[in-house]
Amino acid sequence: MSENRNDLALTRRALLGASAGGAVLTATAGGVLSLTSPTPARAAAKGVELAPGELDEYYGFWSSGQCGELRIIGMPSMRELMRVPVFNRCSATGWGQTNESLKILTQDLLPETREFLASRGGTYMNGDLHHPHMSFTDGTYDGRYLFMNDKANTRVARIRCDVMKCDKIIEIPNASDIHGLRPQKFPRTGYVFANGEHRVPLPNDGMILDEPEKYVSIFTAIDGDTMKVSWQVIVSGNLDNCDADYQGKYAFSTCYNSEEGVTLAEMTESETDHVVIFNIKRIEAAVAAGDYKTYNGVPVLDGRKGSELTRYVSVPNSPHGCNTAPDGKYVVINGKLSPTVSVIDVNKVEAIFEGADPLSCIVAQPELGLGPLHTAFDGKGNAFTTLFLDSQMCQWNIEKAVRQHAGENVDPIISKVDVQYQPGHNHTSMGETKDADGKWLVSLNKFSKDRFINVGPLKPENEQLIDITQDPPVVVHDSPTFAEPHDCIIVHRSIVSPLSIWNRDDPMWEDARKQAAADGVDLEDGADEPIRDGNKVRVYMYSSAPTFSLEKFTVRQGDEVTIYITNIDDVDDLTHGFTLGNYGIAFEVGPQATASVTFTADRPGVHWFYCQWFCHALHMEMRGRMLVEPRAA
Ligand code: K7E
Ligand code: CUA
Repeated sequence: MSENRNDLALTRRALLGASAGGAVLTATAGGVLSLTSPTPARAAAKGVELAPGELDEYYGFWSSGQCGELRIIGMPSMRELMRVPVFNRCSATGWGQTNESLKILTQDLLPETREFLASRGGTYMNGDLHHPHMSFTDGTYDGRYLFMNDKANTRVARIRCDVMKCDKIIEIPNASDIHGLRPQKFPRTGYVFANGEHRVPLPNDGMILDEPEKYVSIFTAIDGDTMKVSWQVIVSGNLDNCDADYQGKYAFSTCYNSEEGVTLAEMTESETDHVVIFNIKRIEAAVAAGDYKTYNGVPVLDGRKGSELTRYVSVPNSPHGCNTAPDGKYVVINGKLSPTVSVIDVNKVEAIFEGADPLSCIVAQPELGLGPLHTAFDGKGNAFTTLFLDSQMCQWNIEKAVRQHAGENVDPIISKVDVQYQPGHNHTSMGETKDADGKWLVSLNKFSKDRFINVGPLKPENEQLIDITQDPPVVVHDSPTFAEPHDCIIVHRSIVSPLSIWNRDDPMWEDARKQAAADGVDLEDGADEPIRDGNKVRVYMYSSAPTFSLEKFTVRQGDEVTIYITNIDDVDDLTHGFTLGNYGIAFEVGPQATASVTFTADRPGVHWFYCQWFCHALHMEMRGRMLVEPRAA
């Protein structure tokens, strides 16, 4: 298998290399489109279009911003393979409706949030998923989990990579709007670091309102195994993005608004902001020594300016992205409002905790262009920084930037590639690990401009694939995308090996298993009749293409009905569904999975249920009836 993959990769490589000769033909065939697409890109794009049946070499894990889901993209073909609902509701899978998903969505909300949501359906309807990152072991991806933040409702979620489903969503207490999120790279994840972006009173219970000087921003360390908050640190300024080192000693967060203002004018008044460096050992020691206050059951430490737990390194106003290089040595802080990036040498950080000038850890500050937001790496000493305002990807050499900073007359900039249009995040293949392989770069562009035919006032955004083995790098593919191509990671497929069908003993339907046992029912056999327990009624069915085990069942108006469906087919790709007509109920049941839903049967009459995931030649016939007896008048 792996030999095949390498052959394929080589063939594609060879194609790419030989593509120049075919350029003219391709461009001509492209007609009008070639006006907006440079010829080399169109020719080279041929090389990344995998033939039908060919498999991709990488998994791309994509955030969807305000859509709230995670998307899985095959790379380099850029084909969208799957959507994994997380913070959103999903009509296809029933995420946000099944008991199994509702438990994940609600069980780790704060009590006051649960109370707030009680009259609003019990769960948030939206989320803003910005930053997906995989768990690490020893500086590289380990294929266990994906972690991601919800900026909108202050949550952090985890996806199990064995089934590609979300298994945990926690609300972060004491913080407001989780933005930057990164797993610890070494020795393993370990901690997931999460930046609370907005400053709010602590506690935010209404006693302090319009007194911004009393607001705080909070940095959170979550235990990636238990998904419990380990500790939090109060900082000065607004936390933005973060990253971890390759040594397991420090985490870094960009901060804007060191002025601690609340209006745009106040927030951008000062010439400089800062990077906060968190000393993990010192923080753990302070927690162990009881040197904290407890809010919402979490140890909260004070890491504001002057604290021994943190250091504040001045950088130009309003920095944004924070990216540790695969060499383990450098951390790049992206300027945003400044045309520069600031490079921190991790080896110089210990000294500043011992009293050296914090600025002494900055070893380069190359001027790259307008609006540097995020940086990715090729593992060969080069970096790629998105220039939002210039709509370019700037390729530069880190060591040359360091030498320039030391006074040498060298230019660190290697190339600038035009992208379409106004890039935010970028990412290289394996680029945030020590195994960065320098093959592919994705530019996630906030606008597509004239790249696609017009679809109305709301336009698609655009993600572009760039081949960075070429000199200069070449844009080889455009992918229009619905909101929002916010951030992504690119993981070699050898690291991820999801199951093809579920294990029957999966923890996902543990509650269903327990209830069935209590009712003396085997989930795989179902029950011939609904099991009644006062006005609570439980219906157990299995599905086996093309039938449900019950052709009909009867309940009474006003009953609280729970329907458990177990898909007993153990065939690859044989997903069934359950849709209950005019009851607003629909969900997916994967092969060997159990899923359930609870509702009140408040509509009398005949209600058909059917399977909505195409499963068989007789899929249309896969249905049955729920008969709801009217309440006696
Ligand atoms: Cu990842 Cu916008 Cu949320 Cu940069 S942040 S673009
Ligand atoms: Cu079962 Cu369609």
